[in-house]
Amino acid sequence: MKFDVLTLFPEMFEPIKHSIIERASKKDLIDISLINIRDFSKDKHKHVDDTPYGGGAGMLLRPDVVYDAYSSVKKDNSKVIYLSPKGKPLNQSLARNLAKEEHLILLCGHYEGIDQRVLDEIVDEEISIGDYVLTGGELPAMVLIDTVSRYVDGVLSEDSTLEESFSEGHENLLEYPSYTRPVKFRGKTVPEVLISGNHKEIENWRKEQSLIMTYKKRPELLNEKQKAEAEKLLKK
Ligand code: 4GM
Repeated sequence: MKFDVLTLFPEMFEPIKHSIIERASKKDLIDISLINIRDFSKDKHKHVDDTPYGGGAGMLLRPDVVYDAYSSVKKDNSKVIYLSPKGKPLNQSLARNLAKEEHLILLCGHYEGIDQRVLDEIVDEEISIGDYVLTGGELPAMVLIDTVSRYVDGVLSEDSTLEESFSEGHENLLEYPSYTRPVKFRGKTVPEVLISGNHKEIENWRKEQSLIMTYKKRPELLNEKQKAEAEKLLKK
């Protein structure tokens, strides 16, 4: 998977060159390039923005500058994503589908905004990472790269891939609680079933815990049948 990030702040992406993303890059599973929009400025002072027609506060990124940055990386198989609070909410299912793309171009705007004509011309999908406003699209772009990369073949360990296939059918459920040594900590012991060695019972307990946990913390993620099942488990 190739990511090309169009941004005025390429240095903000230093942190994602590490951890899981770093391993994936070394294995050539993903490739992230940072394109500085300022390199496509039309004047010697490297200006990229101008005042809005019709007046008002602030500045806007010029369409020609953004378009030239885009043209420098665009291929036949590119999908352009604009990170914005007005976008479609990012979730696990959208991330998994984006991982099927060959080339993602991520356009990062900032408080200034971007001329609407270039957005209409080049953007395929507008995506939001949540209902809050940030100073720029850079953090949302990093969040998207991280979650999409997890679904690129070979990025996750064999183990996590197996875990995922378990969660596949339980995608709207939160993860069950986990425990390690010591068996007793501050008076609290590890649930008996987990030390039982009965794999069928352990699997069943984990499914029930996922359901109960989701019911308590995020009931809106459950359908009616799952809610009834959770209520039944809590009564018994
Ligand atoms: C407004 C328009 C994305 C603000 C375009 C970007 C939050 C998100 C920005 C923009 C952002 C989000 C920059 N803030 N919720 N700020 O995904 O690029």
